[in-house]
Amino acid sequence: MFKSKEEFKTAYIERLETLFGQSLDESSMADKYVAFSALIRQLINKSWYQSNRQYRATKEKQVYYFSMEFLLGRLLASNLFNLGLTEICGQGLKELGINLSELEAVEQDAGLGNGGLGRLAACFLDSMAALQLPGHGCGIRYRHGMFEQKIVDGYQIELPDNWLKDGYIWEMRKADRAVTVKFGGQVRLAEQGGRLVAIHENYEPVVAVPYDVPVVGANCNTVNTLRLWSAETNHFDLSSFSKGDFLKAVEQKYSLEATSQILYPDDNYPEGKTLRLKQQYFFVSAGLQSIVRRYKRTHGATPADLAKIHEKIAIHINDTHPALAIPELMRILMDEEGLGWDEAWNTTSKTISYTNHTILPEALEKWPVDLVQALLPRMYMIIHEINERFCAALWQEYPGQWERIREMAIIGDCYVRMANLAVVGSHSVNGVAAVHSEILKKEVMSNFHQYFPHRFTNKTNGVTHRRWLAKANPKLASLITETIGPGWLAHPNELANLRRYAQDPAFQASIKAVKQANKARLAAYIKNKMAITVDVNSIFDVQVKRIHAYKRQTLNALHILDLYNRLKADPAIDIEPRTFIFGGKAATGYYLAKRIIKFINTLAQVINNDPVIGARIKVIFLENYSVSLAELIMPAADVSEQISTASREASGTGNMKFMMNGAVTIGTLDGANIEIRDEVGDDNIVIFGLTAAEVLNYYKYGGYNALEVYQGNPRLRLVVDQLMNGFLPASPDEFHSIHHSLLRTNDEYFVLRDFAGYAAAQEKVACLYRDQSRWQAMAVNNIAFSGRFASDRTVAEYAIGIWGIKPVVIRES
Ligand code: 26V
Repeated sequence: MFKSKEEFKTAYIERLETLFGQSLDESSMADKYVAFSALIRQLINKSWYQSNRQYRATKEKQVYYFSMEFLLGRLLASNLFNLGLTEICGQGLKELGINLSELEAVEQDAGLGNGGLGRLAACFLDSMAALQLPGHGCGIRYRHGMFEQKIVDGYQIELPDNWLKDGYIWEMRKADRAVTVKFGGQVRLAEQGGRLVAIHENYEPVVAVPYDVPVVGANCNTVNTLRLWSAETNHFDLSSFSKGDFLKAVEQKYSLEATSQILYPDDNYPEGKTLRLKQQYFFVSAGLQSIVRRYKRTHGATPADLAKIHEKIAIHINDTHPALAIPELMRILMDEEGLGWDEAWNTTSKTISYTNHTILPEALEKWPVDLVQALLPRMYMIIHEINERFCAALWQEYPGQWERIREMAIIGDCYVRMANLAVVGSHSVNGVAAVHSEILKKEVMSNFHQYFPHRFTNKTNGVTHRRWLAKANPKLASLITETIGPGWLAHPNELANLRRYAQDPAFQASIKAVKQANKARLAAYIKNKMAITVDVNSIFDVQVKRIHAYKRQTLNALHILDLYNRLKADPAIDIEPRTFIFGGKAATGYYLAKRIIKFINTLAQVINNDPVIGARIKVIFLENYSVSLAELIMPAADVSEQISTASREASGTGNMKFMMNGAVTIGTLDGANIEIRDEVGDDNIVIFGLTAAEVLNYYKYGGYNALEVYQGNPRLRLVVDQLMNGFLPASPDEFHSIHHSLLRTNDEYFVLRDFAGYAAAQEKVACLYRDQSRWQAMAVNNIAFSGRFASDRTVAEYAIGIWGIKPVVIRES
């Protein structure tokens, strides 16, 4: 490790010269980035090697976090921070005439995820390493991650994400650890040596090659591993090739490698594509094969050793996407290691634990039986047997209760229900915020909760405060450290010591100055990208997240239209100037979400160009919302929009990032908003709208009449009418689908019902903001109470309550 910036500078120059055979002056920014990152990776490699060695030697239990998505963003800054090198390297580079931030910007975001679920996985990796826990990630190395979004004429355009085009400095290809995953074909059972064995024939083999990414622990020597699997083959169909049919040979290679080519860009919006099921089995099978192989080397390879695998290995499945881990571990233990069903089942269910991330009915995964049978014949046989045994047990417990058993069955209506499989095959099921976990127990999974009452718990989400506060908002981080000392970095609960300063005018002034600087930074970005000038003294009111009907960007937009109408009707009214900022991607096939984007952009066009409005309100839709853009946005927000229909947002994690950066939440009592309210108290948050209980009651018993609400509120009626009456400069039926969702299908997400409450809450926000001393105190309190939402706390709860793992302190050598 570099002790001084001089030492660093010498090493860096040498690296640049030896890597590229050129001097600093001759080097491009990209070369400077590569040389610098290579130097840092070399430092990491030492501890990585030590971590792996000591994990093997101590034989402590390891956890593997299986996830279809890891939304890592950029790693350079985060690695530097965790190594404690930000200062030394930043200063050293500066003396060499290089700006560290510019260097960091060369790195492409690793956008291997859609949104909350994938970013949570990335935060968990960071926290596991920081807590010195032996915890690793297992996922897919998508050749193309989340698409790049362009906004053209107000519409979303999707461009492929080519994040690997210049190579990826943080990965290490491990060709010698490749495994084979088998698809299709037939499985027959035969007797061999008095045992029934499964023989898989005529299958299509896909080679899975691991690429390992180091996960650096903050201020410790721990370096864990994120193992991402890539489908590769060097196999050309030689018979086609030799017959001169080159195209066919290449086609086959391409089709085999297709498995890891793209990330499905649907968040809470399922598309039941075969390729997605193939991806799921691909990484689950590859991951488990490599885990079992390592287990056998470390802990013994007899069937008796394997029957105890749960004592040394925990496997966590991030939503149901990796739920095939259950039948696949059964397969490996039975077909390859010779365990009997009961032994294999005992150890499998003790190894696996499951987190549910959504209760949206349409996002609960199910796969057609025909598809599973054809693509994964052995998986289907095992799932079928799990189902038979489970239903038999249910029959014992609930004789004659056909309806209940039908609902709980893993296979039903010609589908494999992945959530049922996940609950039955694991020892722990958790939701991601208190209200969400309660809804799972009382509503969505109530039958399962009755049958397995001890299996269900809550683990409220968190985010890594190192990336989302210390790194994203260095000015705020310095101010906090000057005020309460550096202890909060290791113990985020110490942020509570800021409470004392909430009313302190000098501290309030400093907090405000930091916010203004961050707003200026974002305003400069907006100016540069969009050529729009925003007023840094206006309220920055921000809603950034995936575009989805339940997240209700429409509610926000309709309220902006209402504000505009009121200003037009009486230009003299005294409103608090606001900049409404949106960002987020729509799933490619989600028509309504795409119209919502167009609606926001059309509003922006009308409002931003209206001289009567001037600088008082502006609407900005930032294109290509991503982890890196979020790091720029969160620190600049005054107001955090968390306005989902109560009960629909399992937790939310953006809400936590905003809070940590001193934004005040306007939100519904949904997901983790409720726990944020519980922490900060009603004086430091603005709450409105239906409660989860009220919403669930409407869903169950009916009684909501959207038309009535619309007719009873003239302001609301006007804005809804404006969607259709030619007021907006767009083709006549451009916003028909939004209008239809509100009035023709009875407003499934209660936008109209919550409109008046939302408008009143927004007035309250404006009023609070006018009292700057009051507002700054709220900002301080939000930061001070955010410690609970650090993912270090969440991960510690998983480690103790679910995985049964403890820290392993890695010595330097
Ligand atoms: C689901 C599906 C369904 C099948 C096809 C494609 C696909 C892709 C992604 C997903 C994930 C949906 C679940 C999800 O992202 N939930 C979010 O998880 C966050 C972390 O726990 C939580 O904060 C959000 O409230 C929740 O919506």
